[in-house]
Amino acid sequence: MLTDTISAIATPQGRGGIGIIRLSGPQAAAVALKLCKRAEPFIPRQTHFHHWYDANGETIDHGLTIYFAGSKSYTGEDTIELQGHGSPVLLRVLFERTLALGCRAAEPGEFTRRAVEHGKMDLSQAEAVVACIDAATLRAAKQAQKQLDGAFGRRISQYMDDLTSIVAHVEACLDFPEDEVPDLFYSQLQTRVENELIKPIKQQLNSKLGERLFEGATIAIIGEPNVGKSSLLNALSGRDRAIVTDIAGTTRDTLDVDFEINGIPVRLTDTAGLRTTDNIVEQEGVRRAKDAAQTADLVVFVADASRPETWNPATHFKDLNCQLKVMNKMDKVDAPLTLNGYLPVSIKEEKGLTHLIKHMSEQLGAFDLADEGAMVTSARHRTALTTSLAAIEAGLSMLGQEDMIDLTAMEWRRAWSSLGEILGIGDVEFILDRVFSEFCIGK
Ligand SMILES: Nc1nc2c(ncn2[C@@H]2O[C@H](COP(=O)(O)OP(=O)(O)OP(=O)(O)O)[C@@H](O)[C@H]2O)c(=O)[nH]1
Ligand SMILES: [Mg+2]
Repeated sequence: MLTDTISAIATPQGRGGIGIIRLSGPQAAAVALKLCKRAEPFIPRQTHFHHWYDANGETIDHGLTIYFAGSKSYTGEDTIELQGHGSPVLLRVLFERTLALGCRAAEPGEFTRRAVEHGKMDLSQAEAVVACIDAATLRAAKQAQKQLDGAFGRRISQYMDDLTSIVAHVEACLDFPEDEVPDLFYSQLQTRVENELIKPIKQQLNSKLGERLFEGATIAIIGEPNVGKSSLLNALSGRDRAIVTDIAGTTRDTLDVDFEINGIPVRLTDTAGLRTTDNIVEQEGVRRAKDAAQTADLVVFVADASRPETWNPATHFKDLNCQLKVMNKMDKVDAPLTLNGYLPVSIKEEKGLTHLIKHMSEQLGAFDLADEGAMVTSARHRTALTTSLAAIEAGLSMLGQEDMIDLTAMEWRRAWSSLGEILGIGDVEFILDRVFSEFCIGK
């Protein structure tokens, strides 16, 4: 309930230079005044140095108290920040003291949820708060900040406004007898729906880059023994992580390295060389290699230029989609090779790797020409936009058909509601519950 005053330790668990407790709600300032044993009201947005006292009048800790008044706070209601020492023990006691003085322990994300409920931000901006905190790369964090600035939300509101005005037109038409509808009416409406809604929404849905930036991608390196898979993992990640020897069957287990390609967080997996073997350890390695290949977002198949028997992925897989094929050890061959879609590389001579990374980036969608402000960054937004687009198209297909105009209007209202889910508008309590359950406490 918004009448509760909530309290939480807002800094991460563990010891640190500073620890912050946050209060929000109608009693926030009153609780803080008692905690500080202070008579005069706090001046908004000023730091007040105080001791904070327990029930016996003994100091718990001391530090800065800051008061944010009403609508001029993060949550849109009275908020207090207590900035003390980052001691888990003192923070716990101070937090419990705020509960004793009438606060309730905040649920995960409850501060931001209040911000949404007070109209300080829309739901897509609230999600951007988590995305920003969780971002694994700078590019992802910058993207989250664009969403936090409201660019994505504004785009969605624009679609909703367009739909409202379009539906109003359609409904006005319902009041006319069929033969009095002006000739141009339907064709103009169709053009408008296509240009203002269908085209831009399709464009947004076409790029997977936004989701990639946050969800990351898995890449499996596969191929026969000794072709240079582990060498490739080391070269790409810039770390001497996997054992490299000239003995076929060096790598047995799968081995992961996390790094980023063009701002996309990736998990690169080195695998055992694919071959038939009696050795049960290696057999398990090969099974794991195949498993990794089946589940990866991107499969890089490596071959040895000097050994044509290593060139064909189909030897080991019937229907695996190897998006990239690498011909390694080009330094070992003199005669020109017909490469047939293989990217030529010599890890030994450090040749061809930049080209390979460019192709990997391309496959991961890093160069997608996306309008960054309007990029779809989560599965939730993708589902809502896809549902909305389907309803818009369904409505359009019935436009102009006799007696169907009210069905068109109904589909477009449905499209409007799906867009509303993105912003947290409408009957969306269950959506709010789901979204905010992913937050941390104190945010
Ligand atoms: N000449 C040449 N040798 C290379 C190149 N890349 C890797 N090698 C060598 O090839 C051998 C095998 O390399 P690894 O990276 O261990 O090969 P792998 O595919 O991981 O092998 P397994 O783990 O046994 O499946 C090592 O001796 C590497 O030094 C290259 O570009 N040129
Ligand atoms: Mg290896």
